[in-house]
Formats: sequence, structure tokens, C-alpha cells
Amino acid sequence: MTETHPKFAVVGHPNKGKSSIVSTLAFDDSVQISDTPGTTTKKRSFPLTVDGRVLYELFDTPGFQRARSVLAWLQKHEVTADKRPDVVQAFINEHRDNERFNDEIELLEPIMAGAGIIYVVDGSKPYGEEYEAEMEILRWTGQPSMALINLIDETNYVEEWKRALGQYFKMVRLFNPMKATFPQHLSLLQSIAQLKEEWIEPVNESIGLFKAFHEQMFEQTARSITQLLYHSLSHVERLPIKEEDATEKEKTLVLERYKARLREYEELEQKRVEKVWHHENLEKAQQALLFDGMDLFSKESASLFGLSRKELLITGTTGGAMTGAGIDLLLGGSTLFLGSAIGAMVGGAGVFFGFNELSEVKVLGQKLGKRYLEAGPMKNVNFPYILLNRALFHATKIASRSHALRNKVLLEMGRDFTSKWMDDEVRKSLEKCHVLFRSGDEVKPETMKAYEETIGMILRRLID
Ligand SMILES: Nc1nc2c(ncn2[C@@H]2O[C@H](COP(=O)(O)OP(=O)(O)OP(=O)(O)O)[C@@H](O)[C@H]2O)c(=O)[nH]1
Ligand SMILES: [Mg+2]
Repeated sequence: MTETHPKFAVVGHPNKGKSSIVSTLAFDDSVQISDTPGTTTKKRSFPLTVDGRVLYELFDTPGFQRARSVLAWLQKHEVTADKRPDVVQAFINEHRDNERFNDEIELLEPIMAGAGIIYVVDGSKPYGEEYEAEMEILRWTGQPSMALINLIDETNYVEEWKRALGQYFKMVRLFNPMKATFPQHLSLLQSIAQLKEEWIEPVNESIGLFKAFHEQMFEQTARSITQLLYHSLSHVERLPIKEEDATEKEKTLVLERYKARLREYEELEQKRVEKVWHHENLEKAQQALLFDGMDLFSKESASLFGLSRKELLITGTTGGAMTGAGIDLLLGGSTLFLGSAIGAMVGGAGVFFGFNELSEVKVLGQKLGKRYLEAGPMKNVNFPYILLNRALFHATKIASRSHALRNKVLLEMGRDFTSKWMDDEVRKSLEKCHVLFRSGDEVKPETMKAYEETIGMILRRLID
């Protein structure tokens, strides 16, 4: 850890969103946050590290508990302004073992060690005199400082807060840790740089690195989604079989494994994206990727993804065209599915245009030699869009989620989500790749790259 990076202590009254601000600015969802005042009891450092380099470091601290007593002590030791920081240090030294002042000492220590001050208030509560002792103590430390007004609720006392805070802090800004966008985050850093001349250069450097880091996050997300599509569409599940013909049980098994594998790919992809965006402690509520009963070829989903009737029919016929092409036996979807338990779950038209076109189950191998069942690769022309829609929705939610939130992520996609990213041009460029992914042929790196770029462009359109 280099010692030159800027450091900030986030301080204020209890329960005003200090830890939430630390969490958001440090991209760290491990910060303790709760609506019980006094949640943070010890100072803790949260560095924002990129490629092993610390961009800046934030200290989460407990809220002031006995500001008036502390201020009274300081004032009793009244000295000229230049000596005031020494008096604050003397207070710390003298009370280090005094439980009564634990919170004040915890919050003053990083400041006295050189951290800049970010004073947090809740602009939805009226201003009151009780804050003045806190602000006065902070002024005694002599450290550069700014105030952040966090609007926790609807009511708005921002104007009166601004008038009061302006008398103690050179800079007063509104900042909502739950809703802050990346540009707002950057703009806050830019203001922080102005607090101290020596900070301008390191903070600007951090901002540059932070922007590059953000770009990387988009690229990694696009790569992750591309991998998901490629692996899901090209996946082939194999199952050795005992007899010459596959049993119903074996057919069901290979399909179950095929579907389980596709769900696993999606889960892994989501985990990767969550890691990229530093959301590793997430709880999610999401409908699993369903294959049965999914009306993949309905008119409605066709128009949703801009597919023409012709395109749907082309896929519908490929299954039949495969028969005899070096394949011992191609099981027609209906024979297999109607007779099985899964078949029972496939509703109406889905039987003809849906699930049975998802993948094929083939029996391969020589007579009485080694034989196996194969499911996949994906044949359904609509499936990639369903998968992509889910992956893009998930990525959008994750990338724009504040690190200060502790609730479950509800991945409930609205009906209008697709129209936010899908248009004719996008679909055309994606479709070429989907055909290739589904074919099982080798995909050139430049084709992958092009797909990744299209996904990256879509992500940028969806996020910010
Ligand atoms: N709706 C909303 N809730 C917020 C906001 N900021 C903080 N909260 C909530 O307010 C509560 C307190 O937030 P914390 O970040 O733990 O506050 P703190 O100042 O660190 O509290 P202590 O550590 O107890 O001093 C939590 O329930 C947060 O979810 C906000 O901008 N909007
Ligand atoms: Mg806290």
C-alpha cells in the first residue's frame, strides 16, 4: 500500500449514512450498515484498490456521542488557533483508555493521522444546535474538510443545512449513497481534490485510474456475457448408454443434465459479473432459467426479439433435416417428450414450436459398440435472446446497484426491458454469431471480439 494516496475519514452524528457513504465510495459491500444508531463502533479502513494500487482510502467511524463534553475539554485548554490541533491530540492521548470517549477517539484518530474530513448529515432532518459542537471539534483538528448532505427521507431541510454548514465547511455537497451514479461519484472526487493543494495531483491521478477501471468493468462484463452465450449455445451433453437403444430414463437424464448445465453456466456468469462490480455478498431473488413451458416460439416472443416467422420456421425444419446425416437415430421431439414427464409440462403450441426444438437428443455410436446419448447444441433460434435478455438485465441491475444496499436484489424483468436494447441493427449483428455458436463450429477470436463489442455497446446504452 503506497502512503501517498489520499485518505478521508467519514464522520458525523450516529445513523446518518456514514457507513453507507463509505460503502459506495469504496465499492465495498462488506461495510456494516443498519438502521440501529451506533452500528459502527470501531474505525475501519476501506481502501479502493485497483490492480494492486490504492486509489484512495476511506475510514468508517462511529458517530459522535459526547461532542459537547469533548468541546468543553478542548475549550478549557484554550490556545491560539495554530495550537488547536495539538490540544485535540492531547485530548486523544489523555482519554485513550476512557470508555466514555471511545467513539470520539476512534473518529478523531484517523483525522489526526492526516485524513481529510467528510462530515455527513441527514438533510431530511432539521438542522439543530447539537451539531455545532461536532463541527467545532472538527474545525479544531485543522484538517481539510467538506460536508455531505445525505437525504435519507423525503422531507427536505437542505437550505437550512447549507446555511449552517457553509459557516464551518469550505465545501458543501449533496450526495446520496443509494442513488449516486458513476459521474456523481467522479464529481465528488473532483471536489475533494480541491480541499488541499497537495491532493490535487494524487486525486486527479486516482480519478484517471478510476475511469479506466470503470471501462474495464464494462469490458469484463461484455466478455462474461459473450462466454455465456457461446458456451450455452454450443454445449453438448453426452451420456454413455448400456443397451443398443436408449431407455426413456436415459433420455430424460441426458436432458435434465443438459438443462442443469445451462443453468449452471448462467449462474457462473452472474457470479463473474457480480465479482467484476464488487458485489460479492449479494442475495438474489430470481426465477430460474426455465425450459419447460417456455413458449419460445410464440408470436409474442418472436415480435419481442424482432424475429420473423420465416426465421422461426427455418429452425423448425433444421431438426428434420439432420436425420440420417451420420446419425444413427434422431429422436423426434414429440416421440420423446410426449411420452415423458417433461412432455406433460410443455403446454399447447410449445410442443410443436417450443421445447422440443431446444436441442436434439441423438443416439450415437456403433451397434453394440460404445454408444451414447447426446443432447445439444441448442437449436432454438429464440433461446439466445432469452438468455441474453436475462444476462443484460442482471448486469444492468448489478452495475447500477449501490454498494450501500443490503436488501435482496429482485431480478424481476419488466416487459419493456428488451425494447431498451434491442433494435434491428443489434439483432442482425447478434444473429450472425448465434447461428455460428449454435453450429458447434470453431469460432474465430475476431468474431468473439465483435460480439463482445456489440454487448459492450448495449451495456453502455443501458447503464448510466
Ligand atoms: N433511504 C435511504 N436510506 C439511507 C440513506 N443513507 C443511509 N440510509 C439508511 O440509514 C441507516 C443508517 O445508515 P448507516 O450508513 O449505517 O449510518 P451510520 O451513520 O454509519 O450509522 P452509525 O454507524 O450507527 O453511526 C441504514 O438503514 C441505511 O440503509 C439514503 O440515502 N437513503
Ligand atoms: Mg456506521
